[in-house]
Parts: sequence; structure tokens; C-alpha cells
Amino acid sequence: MKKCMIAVTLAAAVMLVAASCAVEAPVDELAYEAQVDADFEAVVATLGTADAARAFAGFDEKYGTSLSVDFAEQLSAPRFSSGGTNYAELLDMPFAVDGAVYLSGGGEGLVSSVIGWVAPKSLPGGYYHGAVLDLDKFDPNNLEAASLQTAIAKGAGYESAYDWQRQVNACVLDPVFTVNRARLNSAQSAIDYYCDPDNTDMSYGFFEGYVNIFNLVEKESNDWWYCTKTVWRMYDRYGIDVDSNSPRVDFSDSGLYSLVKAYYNARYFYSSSKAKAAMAAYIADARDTIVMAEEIMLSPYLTKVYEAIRAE
Ligand SMILES: [Ca+2]
Ligand SMILES: [Ca+2]
Repeated sequence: MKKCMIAVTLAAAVMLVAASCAVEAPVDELAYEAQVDADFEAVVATLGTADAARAFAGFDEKYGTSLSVDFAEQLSAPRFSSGGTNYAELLDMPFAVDGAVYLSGGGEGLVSSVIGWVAPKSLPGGYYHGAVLDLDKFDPNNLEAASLQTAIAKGAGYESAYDWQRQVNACVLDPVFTVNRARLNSAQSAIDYYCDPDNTDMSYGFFEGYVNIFNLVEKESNDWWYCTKTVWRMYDRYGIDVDSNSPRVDFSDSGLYSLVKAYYNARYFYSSSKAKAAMAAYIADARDTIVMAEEIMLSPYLTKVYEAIRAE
């Protein structure tokens, strides 16, 4: 009996050694990691340019990743676009509550292709775009008036009621609390400073640098803006944090996750547990740092009063 156990233990030990020898860590880990970092940085920098397809395929070949497949749609997509959709206008969309939050998804043609794939889309509507209504700027006789604070190609900026009626999927969220009018107007004016078309001293982005995934934009930044951050900033100024960080928002359901996964799998090819731990740490930090449409939708301070879902 004892002999048998020793034999089993020995066999297990041999298997363990064999398994750990199967893929060895690079001799010079730091040099290898620096190489992966440089290659990865060069590859993501091409996203949305003519060089992307070749660069992504090159990374896949070198590191055994599947970026070309994961980003097939994004590889040739322009970085910024302003295309419309063929859907009928949402004429029943309400524009009635100061501070109401508007979320949309399901369509192409929003400011940046990056927001489309960074945003997790785990809930119906696939929402990734957002804006907040300043009712004092809304004009029922001129639906094209700049009345919603959001982000545009220059950074913070305005959209109109008409822009929102033309979204494919959209919902409207009203505050569930009694809004202090003066405080809300003051918060909206503070954000007007950045939305002002003449204020161009900022950029659009989730990352400082186009797709530098290691420089996530802080919500408090005045230099980098994305649409849902503009909504967050207005309410932060008011005194409410609309970033729910809800665990119901599944960040593994986003293009950002695909990029992060490819990077860490390449960097730690010799240890899947090390790669998984690094990915989990990155996503936890991203969840905290950025504010996505679905996180706002699940905010306990807001409630859905309107929704139109017309496409997957
Ligand atoms: Ca107002
Ligand atoms: Ca968040």
C-alpha cells in the first residue's frame, strides 16, 4: 500500500515537472516583456488606419493571438465618422426633464469607432453613447439646437434633440431624486465651459493617446473627454456619482477585453495563471477608472422613462 502511494506521488511529481517544463519563462523576462510591450504598442497605434490589418496579422503570427479575427470589423473602420442611419426618427422621445440622461447604441456613425468596441455591451440595447439634457437650451421649434452635453470629435461638446431622435437604440433616464434646480443649472454651466465649440483645448478619448490601453483617462481629466464621461462630470459637479460600477456590466464583453487578453497572453505565455491575474487586475482598474453607458444605466440615481430598441 505504502509503496503504491509512493509510486503515485512520484508519478504525479514527474508529471508536474513535465508540465512546468513544457513552457518555460523567457531567460530574460524583462527584455522579453519590453519587446511585447513595444510590439503591442506599435500594433494598437495602427487601429483605424490603413496599416492596421498588416500590423495585427503580424502580431498574431509572432505571439499566437487572434487580434485579426477579434478586430476584423474595426481594422478598416475610420477613427472618426458622422454617418447617419436609415431608421425613422424617434418622434416620441421625450425632451422634458432638465438633467435627463440619454443613452444609445446599435448603430454606426457615432463620433469615434473606439467607444463602440471599448464599451461592454452586456445589456439589451447595446448602449455605449451618452448625453445629458440641458432643458434650458432645448427649443421645441428648433430641434437642431445644441441642447445635450456629450462628447464630439474635439472633446466635450453638444448634440441636438434631432441627433438623438436619429439614434438606432436609445433610452432616456430621469433623476429619481428631487433635483435642486439652481445646483443643476450651475453644474451644467460648469460643463458648458468645456462643451463650448470655441474651446478646443482638449481631445476625445478613453486613453491618453489613441488606443494606449495603459493610459486610461481619469474621469476628472479636463484634457480628454468621451461622451459618458461628460454626463458623469455634470452630475459629479452636481454632487452625485452616476458611475454605478455595477457588477452586472460584463467587461469581458468588450473589445477592450480582447486587446488586454491578447497582450497579457503574449506577455505571460508561460503562465496562464499569471496572465489571468494581470487581466483581472487591469479590468478591475478599468471598471473603476472609466464610466460606461451601461454603468450609468444601472445607477440607482436614475430611472428609465423611455426606450426604443430597433436593432441587436
Ligand atoms: Ca438647466
Ligand atoms: Ca466605472
